[in-house]
Amino acid sequence: MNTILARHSSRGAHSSNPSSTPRSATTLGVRLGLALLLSFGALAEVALHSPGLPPSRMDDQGRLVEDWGAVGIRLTGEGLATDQGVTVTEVKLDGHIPAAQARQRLGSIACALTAFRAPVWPSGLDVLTVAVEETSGHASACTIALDLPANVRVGAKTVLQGGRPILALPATPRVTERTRDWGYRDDAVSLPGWARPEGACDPAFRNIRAGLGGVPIEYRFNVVPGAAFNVVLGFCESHWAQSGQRPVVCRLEGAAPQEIDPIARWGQHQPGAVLFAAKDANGDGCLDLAVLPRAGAPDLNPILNVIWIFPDGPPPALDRVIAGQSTIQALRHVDVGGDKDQSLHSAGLIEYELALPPNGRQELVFLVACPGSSAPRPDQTGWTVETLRRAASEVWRDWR
Ligand SMILES: [Ca+2]
Ligand SMILES: [Ca+2]
Repeated sequence: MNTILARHSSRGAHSSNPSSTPRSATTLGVRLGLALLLSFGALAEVALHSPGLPPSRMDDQGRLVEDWGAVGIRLTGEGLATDQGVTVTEVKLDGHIPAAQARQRLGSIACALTAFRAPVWPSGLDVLTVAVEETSGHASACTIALDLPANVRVGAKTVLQGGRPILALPATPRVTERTRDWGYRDDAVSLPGWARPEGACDPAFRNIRAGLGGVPIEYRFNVVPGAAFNVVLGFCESHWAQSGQRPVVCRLEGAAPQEIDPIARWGQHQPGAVLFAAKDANGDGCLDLAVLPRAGAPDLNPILNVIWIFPDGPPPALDRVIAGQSTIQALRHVDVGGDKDQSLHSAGLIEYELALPPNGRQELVFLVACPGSSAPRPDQTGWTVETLRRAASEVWRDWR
């Protein structure tokens, strides 16, 4: 153990067992040391907080524990030792920001995880920095894998849990995962029961996905390369009552883009449908579709309610499609935002490969959702690591 405030914990191989303490002239010293270690053992978990905000913590394995679960890292590298004992300590950044630090060493590579709470309105954000350093004077490489709950999915720039972004990714990671036959592959969120369609219609109109923050809604379907289809998109706008508020642009592979304003076409709470002659135009065996906000629209959050994919040939009658009477002829029927909707990717391993020159250092910074907050998309937030740290520094300086 490095210090009495730290606790070295290699999983399963924990500190001294009192019954094995040698009884000798040094017993008192050993016992005192042991007592100090035991009494400070609780500090192996370090709380992360900011005045007025509920805390989260770093546990004795160096994992950041939040209201949604925990995030940790696994450090590996070819030819590197496997000792992953972690030392967790409480540190002060800039002299007064309370922070947690977990240090581990893998052969010649030293790794430090440092976390502090940034006082971002309204609920804060935890800032987790992973720094790796080559210490032997020889070029090396290592892999940092994220340890996350099984029920998350990887979006374009964030990791989401049930529609809540919990982690903003600093760079594009390597994601090893299973790809399904079809699914969404975006940073949009599912909003079950959001729409209130009037009249008899396919119940799939009620659940939607929404591209909050103006992100596109994107789906991919595996198809026979080059195949053509009649694709029908279903919409029902239940927020706006006037046209012009939330027009969207639909891009289906192989078809001309179409702008749709559901209120102008069908009215509030009225289920509607639009037909596209779509095709796997680039022959890659995938049919891609996206619903985007129309540039300059008052409401830039696109929505989508239903997708039907019908065979090529005579197009289906849209009134029957809306009523749910043609679904049996569909090759695929997606209740967008419903129970059976799915991500194209199943949860996978998120990894970063870092090359380290002799005595070189690399850093990855993750913005982590803390109790009550969501992680911002890195390209949609004005916050940087520097400004977050400055904000924390100011709060704690004034607090003191
Ligand atoms: Ca394609
Ligand atoms: Ca739906």
